Amino acid sequence: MTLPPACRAVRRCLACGSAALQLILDLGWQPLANRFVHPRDAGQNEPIFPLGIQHCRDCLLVQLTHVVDPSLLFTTYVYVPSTSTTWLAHCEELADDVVGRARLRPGDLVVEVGSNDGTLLRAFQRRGQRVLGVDPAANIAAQADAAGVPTLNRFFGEAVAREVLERCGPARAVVSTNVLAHVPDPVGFLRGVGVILASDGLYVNESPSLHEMVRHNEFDTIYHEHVSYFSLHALLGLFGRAGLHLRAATPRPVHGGTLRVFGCTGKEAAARGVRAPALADLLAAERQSGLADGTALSAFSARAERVREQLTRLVQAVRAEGRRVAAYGATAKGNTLLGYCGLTAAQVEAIADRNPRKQGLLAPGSRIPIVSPDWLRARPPDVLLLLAWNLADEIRQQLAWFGDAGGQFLLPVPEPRLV
Ligand code: JHZ
Repeated sequence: MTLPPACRAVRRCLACGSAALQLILDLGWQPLANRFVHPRDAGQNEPIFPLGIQHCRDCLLVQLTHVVDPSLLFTTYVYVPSTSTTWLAHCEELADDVVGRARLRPGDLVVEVGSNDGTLLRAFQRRGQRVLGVDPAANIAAQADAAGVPTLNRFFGEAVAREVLERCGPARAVVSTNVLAHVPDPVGFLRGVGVILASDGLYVNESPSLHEMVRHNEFDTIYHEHVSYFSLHALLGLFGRAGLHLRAATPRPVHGGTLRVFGCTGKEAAARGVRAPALADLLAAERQSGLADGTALSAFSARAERVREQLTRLVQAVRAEGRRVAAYGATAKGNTLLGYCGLTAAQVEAIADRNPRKQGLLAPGSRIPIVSPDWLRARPPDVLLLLAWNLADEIRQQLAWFGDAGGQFLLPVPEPRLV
């Protein structure tokens, strides 16, 4: 198959330029995970792109084998984090952590890159900080702006960073969650952070943790939006290349395992307690698990295949007994899982999701209809595949009635199991 024009093969490491790239996992050709299909377009083929990850043997960055033009992925966006109380609580904790570590005072400027609907910046506003968001999704940036979170509708990079600096002055804190992993030029992104950060300012970044992804078979975290998969080893090198010092790191439980790291540009911030002992411990844990020498990655592909076999067998067995299957959470990762496992509307009747932007559409690839959670009450299935397995506690609590009525949840990773 020929590559669509909006896609290019990655032949040199996106962080260090090395050609020593080794394939880890090939998930086949897949549609874009957040490109839900309108029913009127159901008859048309959607664009598909190769999906796989590879490992740089020089700087250890795990990255996609093919990257898709970001304007295709992020200019209009359907994902908003504010649908989850787990995420809202996480934002409160993150804001407290940043305020404490950066010693933020009321009126200090906090810039968030990839600010989405402004959920995190609102937590800083409640603490008295001035805020500015930067986000490329026109639909969501406008919504955040209208709701009182000033938002610049742009793709972030060094040029936009200079614009922010001119408009607002240096930031005492720059925050990005689930964004650095999404950009094809992570060094340029981090240089931009360095441009707007005050000399005593703090940069806080969160990205899905490669360590946890590998440990828990979370291969569905791989989709075209996620260009990089970070270990602390790779992040240290990346920060250094962009002129930032990575001083501390702390694992967080959200999104199936997240790595929060803290960086700064100069000695002033380093001297103010940005350092933490956790760096050495986390690096040792990565070495021990085989992430640093790559041995942990070689088994990952076989483990993903095993999950695929077990999950499809389980769904087939349930269907063979005449029981009905639906899913919960029209997640981006869910679309990787369904696509890789070849599950369609023939096996999974519908996907329930709270986000009204997704309801009424069809999941990319599988074409399973997205419905409101009310559908579950009206037509309760026997088994509910949890595509938002990262929010299992919250969702299972909400859907306690489903379990009480004899329904079973199917968790796909680390091993498919009915609970
Ligand atoms: P959730 C997104 O991935 C996309 P996704 C993105 N690229 C990224 O990096 C990761 O996040 C981190 C729904 N829901 O958070 C809402 C309910 O319906 O796992 C969402 O559609 N009812 C930015 O898409 C989905 O589930 C509920 O009660 O994999 C959750 O999506 C709750 C709690 C959620 O992210």
